Amino acid sequence: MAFQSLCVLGLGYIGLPTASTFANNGLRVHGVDVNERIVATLRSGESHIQEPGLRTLVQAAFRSGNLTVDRQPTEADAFIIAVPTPLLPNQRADLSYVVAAAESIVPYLRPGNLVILESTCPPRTTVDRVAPILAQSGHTPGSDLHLAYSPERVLPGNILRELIENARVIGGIDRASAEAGRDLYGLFVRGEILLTDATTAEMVKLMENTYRDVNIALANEFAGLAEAFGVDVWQAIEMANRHPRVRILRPGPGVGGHCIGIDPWFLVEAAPDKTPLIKQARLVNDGRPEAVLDLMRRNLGGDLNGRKLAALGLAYKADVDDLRESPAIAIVQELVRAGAEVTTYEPLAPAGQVVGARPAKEIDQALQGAEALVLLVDHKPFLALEPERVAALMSGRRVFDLRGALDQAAWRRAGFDLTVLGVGQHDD
Ligand code: SAJ
Repeated sequence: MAFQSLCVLGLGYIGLPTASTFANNGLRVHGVDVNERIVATLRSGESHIQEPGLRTLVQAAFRSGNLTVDRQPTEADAFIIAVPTPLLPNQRADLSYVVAAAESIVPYLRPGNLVILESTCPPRTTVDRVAPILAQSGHTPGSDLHLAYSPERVLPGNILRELIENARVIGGIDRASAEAGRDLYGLFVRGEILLTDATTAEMVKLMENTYRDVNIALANEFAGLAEAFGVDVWQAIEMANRHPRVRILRPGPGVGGHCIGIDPWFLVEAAPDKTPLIKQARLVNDGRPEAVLDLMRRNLGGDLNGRKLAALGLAYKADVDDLRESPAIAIVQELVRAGAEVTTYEPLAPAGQVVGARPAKEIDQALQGAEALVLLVDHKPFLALEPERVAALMSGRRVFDLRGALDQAAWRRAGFDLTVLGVGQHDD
């Protein structure tokens, strides 16, 4: 199938790079976002999302004349739905954006169109929820409309490369839909294109992130065991990973971001009686901020009240500016609640703030007079900190490394009392 035009619904982390990449590959792309501010920002030549290379890519797409953005859809050969599916407070998927996006294109659908859902969804959403909405157009998915589910799998921080190079799974509600999807993504995807049915493709996406969540939970449990047994979990993991069939992930202060900590719940919601392990892993990872508070309390004489702390990093992981669902923020909130005087420093999102904590503009300002440094995120510049210089700024000599990222020997040489997550104290 040949495509000349594409309408992309949702211009966020996935929709914007996808729309721009298609435009730069010769398709006429109309990007839609319901948020007026996002549309205005893009039209002014800026990007509302910080991602390496994205601004240049978007600008090139506009310059090519192939990209337009608006709040309303238009007719097109293909439609991609890439809107958020957040988690509701009851741990169920909020499909309202998907439903609204599908409804918004109904008046524009023509026979032979292809509709692709990219948003992460519980199993059977494409078939049970989206197909009936599209059928309101008078055309029938699987007959005169093509409909497929194709999950995004790109890693924030590396989106532009992974969009092109990753294998792409395309699940059609029938074979012709999957093949139409292959013809569309084949315009720029260099990775393997794997065709399947829609529900399998939905499962693939959820399984990938759940696999990671469960394995991070396991690493976190190992960290707790190591702390109890006087073992350094980082050394133990490194040695275990020399086994040809073992690859233990990294323990840490929790699982953040808008994917891994959310998607497993979509499986629990779909089949609570079939998902005890998945649910338990979620609870283990959600309990990490609390475990960190315990660790800190134990090492600070039991009381956090009035302690002057420099909290480095607020992002959900290293070298990204994304603060969504960040365990670092949850930990700072808990520290504030416990009465600590916390100064935060997040170089990649300077506007990021936690109520009750003082945001610093410069790292020195955060460290000045602090009795303890709390490394929440292993951003590259933090790893290059010189312990002697830090010692000169701080009033105390205590460091909590919650990422196992600092050079323990170097910090100890500079006189610091170092507490590393997952490292138990030896009595022998
Ligand atoms: N984390 C650990 N230990 C680890 C790895 C990660 O504690 O060993 C934590 C991170 O610090 C972070 C969270 O987990 O808080 C998630 O980080 P991540 O880098 O594992 O994943 P995301 O959320 O940035 O992106 C994931 C990716 N999925 C997989 O790797 C299976 C990405 O490919 C998906 O496209 C993305 O979710 C998504 O949008 O679903």
